[in-house]
Amino acid sequence: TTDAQWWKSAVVYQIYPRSFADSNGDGIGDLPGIRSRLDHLQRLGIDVIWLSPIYRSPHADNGYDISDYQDIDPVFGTLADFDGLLADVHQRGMKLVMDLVVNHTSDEHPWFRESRSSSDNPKRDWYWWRPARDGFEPGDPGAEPTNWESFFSGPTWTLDPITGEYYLHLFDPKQPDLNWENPEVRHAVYAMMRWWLDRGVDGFRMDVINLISKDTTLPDGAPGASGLGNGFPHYANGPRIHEFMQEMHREVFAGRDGQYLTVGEMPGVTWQDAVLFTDPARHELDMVFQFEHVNLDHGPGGKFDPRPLRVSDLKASLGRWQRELGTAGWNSLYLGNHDQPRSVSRFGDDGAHWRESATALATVLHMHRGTPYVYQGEEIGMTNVPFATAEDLRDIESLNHYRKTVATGQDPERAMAAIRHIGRDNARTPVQWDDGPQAGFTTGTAWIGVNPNHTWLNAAGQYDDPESVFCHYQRLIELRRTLPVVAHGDFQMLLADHPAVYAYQRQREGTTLLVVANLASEQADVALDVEHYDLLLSNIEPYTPSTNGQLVLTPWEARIYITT
Ligand code: TEU
Ligand code: CA
Repeated sequence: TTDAQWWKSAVVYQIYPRSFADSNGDGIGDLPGIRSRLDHLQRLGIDVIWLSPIYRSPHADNGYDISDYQDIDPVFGTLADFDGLLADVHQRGMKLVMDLVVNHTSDEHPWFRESRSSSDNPKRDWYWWRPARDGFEPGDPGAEPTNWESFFSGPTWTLDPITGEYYLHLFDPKQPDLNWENPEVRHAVYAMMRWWLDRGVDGFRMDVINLISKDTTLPDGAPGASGLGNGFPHYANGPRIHEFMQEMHREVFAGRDGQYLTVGEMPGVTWQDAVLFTDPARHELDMVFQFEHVNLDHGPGGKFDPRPLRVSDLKASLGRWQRELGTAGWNSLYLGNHDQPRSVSRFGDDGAHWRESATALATVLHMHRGTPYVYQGEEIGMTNVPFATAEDLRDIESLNHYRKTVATGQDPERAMAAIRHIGRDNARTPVQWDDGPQAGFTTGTAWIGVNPNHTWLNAAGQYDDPESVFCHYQRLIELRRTLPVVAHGDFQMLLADHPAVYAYQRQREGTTLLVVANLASEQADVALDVEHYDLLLSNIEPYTPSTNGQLVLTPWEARIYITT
């Protein structure tokens, strides 16, 4: 490992600024709030902070709709606050990575304002403009240039009255897609990225970056239940995606002093694609966020048609990515983020086995080969939220799904049940710092209700409890820092056919780690010989010693052994 690959032994912490810490009582988290909580992150032991978007934005999608890439939204603070935060982070020996949202801008970005103003505006071609479908008048039902369905429900095309043409938006109408075919667009993005690197940031997490190269013939997609079509195959991992990533690398990162981290968020990416994106010899990205393991519980109707998760599917998926990105390429490791429900509620048991399952899941994730990401609140075991009605929700995706359900005469309670299970707002309630009325997040009223369980589930109550979820995360992160086998060892799955126990070995230069975790709420007996190992860490004390090559694991018990 060269210094340029420093991120191979790093741990990243994701901050969703809106919900992290509020300094001025307006109920919205902000940059001074983050500055005031850096002790928490340092105590946890992380190396890198990834900030979800803090740029100027109308907040149709909580900042993933940017109207000025080179300014901070006033709700979060100022550029001076940002420089102060960056200096504090660096002073504490940590790095800071920005979110880069360049598949689309806000419709309030000056680029789009110009583009929409007339058919011959010089920026017209910066976005995807198309006339109504042949034989249709603009505005007719079905007149959209393609039948694609947006990620947030409804068509991906909106008719703009100024010119009578449609523009493309894979997400909300307030998030028009940039046209990456146009070199001026690409070079404007690269210039903006260089501006942030010059300011001192340490890299980028690139939002839906594998959607930037579209099939320019814009074919219809296979029709689905909603009547709209699935455009995904025509815009995901498109024909020029690797060319664009290599160009970005050349234009932005190549030949620069400093150590950066790049991670591409890539829905639908296969491990075969991921190897190409992350093979260092190809100069594209350091790692990608893949979605295989977080789509396992999506049913045929998509995420709001959830189905039960099978542990065997989860094991097979995680193991496959460990194996296939074993030599060329590199994994990012995550169980949750601001788009996913809380991992302990989804993959664990947030009732009777809350602490045990949160720590067991953390153990298997953090002992993997790859770069782990901790999503804010995960390190204290924050859970899904008992949203009572649609009034409690804030997320555009969930609200659109709810409204569509009501408008089409389907069962709203069924929609609420799905949203409680898988909706993005589960991960967006304020970080639970203490047991105070607003969980220590704000002195005002939080923009989204705090989870009622903050009275017993909060950071303050965990720092000094050695058995807490927080202290377990601390120990896992410490192991990565101190044992090279954790970051660099190879991976081998054990007990591949067991339906509940996930076990694997990591090996490097004569050191072997053996990780075994019961990912179920029933006891498990497994044949595993640990005679030549010492117990390094477990999440349940005292543990049952092994006898005759058999291990008895209590519900959600997880152990890490190391060769003697
Ligand atoms: O998410 C992209 C994405 O594919 C999904 O996770 C998406 O959030 C949705 O849940 C699909 O059902 C990224 C951001 O992380 C997300 O917050 C943004 O809303 C989205 O892009 C658009 O910028
Ligand atoms: Ca605030």
